[in-house]
Parts: sequence; structure tokens; C-alpha cells
Amino acid sequence: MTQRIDKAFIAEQNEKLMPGVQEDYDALARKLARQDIDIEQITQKAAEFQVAVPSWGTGTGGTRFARFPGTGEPRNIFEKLEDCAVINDLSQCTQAVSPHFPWDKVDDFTELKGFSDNLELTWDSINSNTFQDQPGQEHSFKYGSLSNTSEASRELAIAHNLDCIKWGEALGSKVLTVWVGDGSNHPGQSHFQRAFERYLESMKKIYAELPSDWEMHIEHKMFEPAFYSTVIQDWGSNILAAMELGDKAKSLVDLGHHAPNVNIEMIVSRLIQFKKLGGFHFNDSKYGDDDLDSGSLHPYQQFLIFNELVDAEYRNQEGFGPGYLLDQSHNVTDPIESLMNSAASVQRSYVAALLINRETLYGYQDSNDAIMASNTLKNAFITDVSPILQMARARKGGAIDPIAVYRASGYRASAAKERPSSGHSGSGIV
Ligand code: RM4
Ligand code: MN
Ligand code: MN
Repeated sequence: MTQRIDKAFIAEQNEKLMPGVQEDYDALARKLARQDIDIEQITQKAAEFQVAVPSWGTGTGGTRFARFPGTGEPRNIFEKLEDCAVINDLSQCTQAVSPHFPWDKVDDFTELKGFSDNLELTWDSINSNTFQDQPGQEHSFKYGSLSNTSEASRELAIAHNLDCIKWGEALGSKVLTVWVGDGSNHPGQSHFQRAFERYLESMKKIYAELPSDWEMHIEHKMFEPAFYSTVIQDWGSNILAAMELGDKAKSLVDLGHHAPNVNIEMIVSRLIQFKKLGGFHFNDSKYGDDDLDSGSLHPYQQFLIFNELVDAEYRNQEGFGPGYLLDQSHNVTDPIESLMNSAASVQRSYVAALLINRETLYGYQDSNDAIMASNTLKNAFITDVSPILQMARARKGGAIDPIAVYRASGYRASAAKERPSSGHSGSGIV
């Protein structure tokens, strides 16, 4: 097994930085105290925050043009878990891993569970994959999976989702996430209503087999691989399907799956209101489903989403408890570094949103004081909460500076020695 980063090594690196962090933390504590905010309460919440890591994000991603593999890439789910453990050891907010099947399928799930337990990792949502054919697959998904005009292909897609539930139960997961690439590339190719009916009929068969304490998350996507229409195109189709299926079916919001300029935070609010917000796939984008690192382009949008989430938490909104997962493609960075950066970026948005005085904001909203309402959000957003994040990590045994410690550890170089390239990788979005 690739050697993981020693706790003593992390502590040693932290020691050099702690005096500066403490100074910044104390200064921020005084600043927040002037706003009647107890920094310790915020730091506690930061320490409790969790965002899951996608198994498929640990390999170098790519585009449909090319993929430029990095060194020491994980070649199977066991090696992906080792990388996830490193991410969590340093970040201390990414304990759960979300697998993708059949990419991560193993023969012995008890062995896999034992392996993850050993690394102190848990399992987040199970992602099914019916957007590509597997070698030797009898009935193709070329023209769709759950909505295919061929019953045999639909049945195969249903059976795969049922397998995913079974494997998820062995791992202790509680959520099945379904994203399908179904759709059309030409106007007229597909009958919108009949395709949606077939999809719903298939989803009902999966829903019927969902364990009582599980949820099913439906993920919409505007385009790709279908470029004219997709069956679950937007949050409208998504929530309609979730409502049709029942209480355990909820909508999942992948930030990159909307048209440019869509007000995602408002969609989030609507889903919260109707108890249909299942969870998130965090990433960032400029043009479409770019799968860029979370918060790398639109940190304010990410913050505004957390403003809605923290508001729901503050109001004890019934049925609220979405799952947070990163879903991004790392084409030119070391995936471990990108995932650590992104986890911290999402955590930062959460922490900054905690600084908002909700009652003050409601007051400005009720009196139609647009400038002050807007400034209330902006002031929280521009507050540098880094010392809170650093302190939360350090207190849990994580790294004050995760990337610096990761680089100093030489983990990637030793992984490269132990994981000679097999020529193809089991991870990375291509
Ligand atoms: C899709 C979608 C799904 C993810 C795949 C790999 O665009 O975001 O969530 O499972 O990519
Ligand atoms: Mn996604
Ligand atoms: Mn995507």
C-alpha cells in the first residue's frame, strides 16, 4: 500500500505556521465579536462540515479530444481510496467517498468495506452509469438507457441500478444518484412525452426496490452527450420526476448542468421549499459542463447557494439535509490538490454564509432596503475566514496548508513508483 502522510509530519509542518494563524485568528475573533459573533461557534461548525469526494475525480480527467494522464494515478478503487484518505487526512472535511459503478465494481464488497473502514472513510451516494456500454453488453445504451425505445435496453439499465443499490447496501450507503445521458441529437428524433413516460416507468421500478431508509437523487443536465434535448434537462423535469416517484426521490443540483446565467441559488431555494433538495455536485463552469474546480470562477455564486442552505438550516426547514459532493474533472492539475482546494472552497462558502445575521437581513428585506440587504451578503462574502478554516483543520489533526504538506510529503512520487501506468486508467472523466 502507498504510504500515507504521517500524523507527526503534519503536526510538524503545522507547528511552523501556527503562530501566524493564531495571530490572524485572534484578530478575526475580535472583528467578529464586534458583530456579536462568537468565533468559536463558527469554528465548531466549520469543523463539522463535510463534503464528499468522487472516486472518479482522483484520476486525471480529460476531454473528448484527449487525456493527459498524470503520474501515480490510481488504477482501481482501492488506490482511489488511498488518495481519498490522503485528501481527508489533510483537509479533515472529506470523510466520505462517492463511488461510480461499474467503474468501481469489485468482486468482494466485504473486502472493499473492510479496506475503507481501515482508512476511516465512509461511503456517500452510489452513482449508476448507463451512459456507456460495457464490454460485451447485449443491449446497447446508444439510444438511451432508462428511456430507450427498446425494452431490453431499459430492463438492462433498471437491473444495473438495482445492482447499484445492492452494492451500496454492502458499503453502507443510503443514496442512489441517477444521471442518464438519454436524449436526442436531432429535432424530431425523439418524442419528448413518450421518452419521459418511458423514463418514469423505468424509474418507478427502481424506486420500488429502494430500501426504506434510502433516497434516490435525480440529476438533471441540459446537454451532452445528447446535444439537442435531454430527458431530464432541467430542474423542472427533475422535480416533476421526483414528485411523480415519491418522497424518497429528490433532485440533485450539479452546478455545471444549467444554462449560462441561470439563477441556481433560486432553484435551490425552490427545491428546499418543497422538500425536494437531495444534494449537490459542486464544480464551476464558464461555458457549460466544464467541471472546473469548485469556486474557481464564481465564488460569489457558490456563496449565494450557501446563503440559501444556511438560511434553511437557521429556519429549521423541515425535510432539509442535502448531501454535498464534489464532481469535477482535473485535466491539468494533480487531482489530490484540486480536490483539497475545492473542498476548502466549498467549506469557505459555508462558513462565510454563517456570518450573515439572518434577522438583520430579514429586516432589510421586509423594509425593501435593497442596498443594505445586498451589503449584508457582500460583507459576509468578503470577510476572510481563512483563519477559521485553518484552525478547524489543525485542531482535527489536518494540515493548516494542505497543498504545502502534500507536496512536502512526496506522496505523488512514491505513488508513481508503486503504481506503474497500466496504459489506461479506471478514473477521470474523459
Ligand atoms: C456527468 C454527471 C454525473 C457524473 C458523470 C461522470 O456529467 O455530472 O454526475 O457521474 O458526469
Ligand atoms: Mn454530476
Ligand atoms: Mn457533469
